[in-house]
Amino acid sequence: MKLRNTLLALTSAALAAVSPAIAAGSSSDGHHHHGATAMGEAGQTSQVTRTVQVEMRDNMQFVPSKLQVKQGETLRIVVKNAGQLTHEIVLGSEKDLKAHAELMKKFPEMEHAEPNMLTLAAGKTGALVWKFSKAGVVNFACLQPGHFDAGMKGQLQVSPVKAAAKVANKEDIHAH
Ligand SMILES: [Cu+2]
Repeated sequence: MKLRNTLLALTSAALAAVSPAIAAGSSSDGHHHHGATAMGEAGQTSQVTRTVQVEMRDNMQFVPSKLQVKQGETLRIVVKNAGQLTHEIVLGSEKDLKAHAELMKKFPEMEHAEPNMLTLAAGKTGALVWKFSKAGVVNFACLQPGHFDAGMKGQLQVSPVKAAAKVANKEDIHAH
């Protein structure tokens, strides 16, 4: 009897220990991954390979609104607010940006301080340093209330690099 109770206790203890791990695992798989991995990572100033300029205007446009990037590049994105309104640039997936824009309508005072975003008062210039480690599209938008809906958004198209041979090792196996 005592043994059985101990076993039961052990089993449930083991289950209790394991199930949070399972729950965490499945939720992180089922849930979309948060921005940082899908779109790259905060870059190091010392690794900047190229500087690009983007202007934010009161007609709800980024100029340019489309930029080409090579996978692996670390860009210094110099952003100038050429308007009279406050604007901001936020890098993210379309889905995250949309959700964030909705949130901004509810909390317009929300402060932004993340490496993937920059808020600028009229006439100000600032810079983001971002490493584009994944090929694909990284969206950006202004999330000041109403600006996203007015179309203030753009895209960084990150083209894959040839060294991706490593990634495509299925294709590589028959190469010899
Ligand atoms: Cu704006």
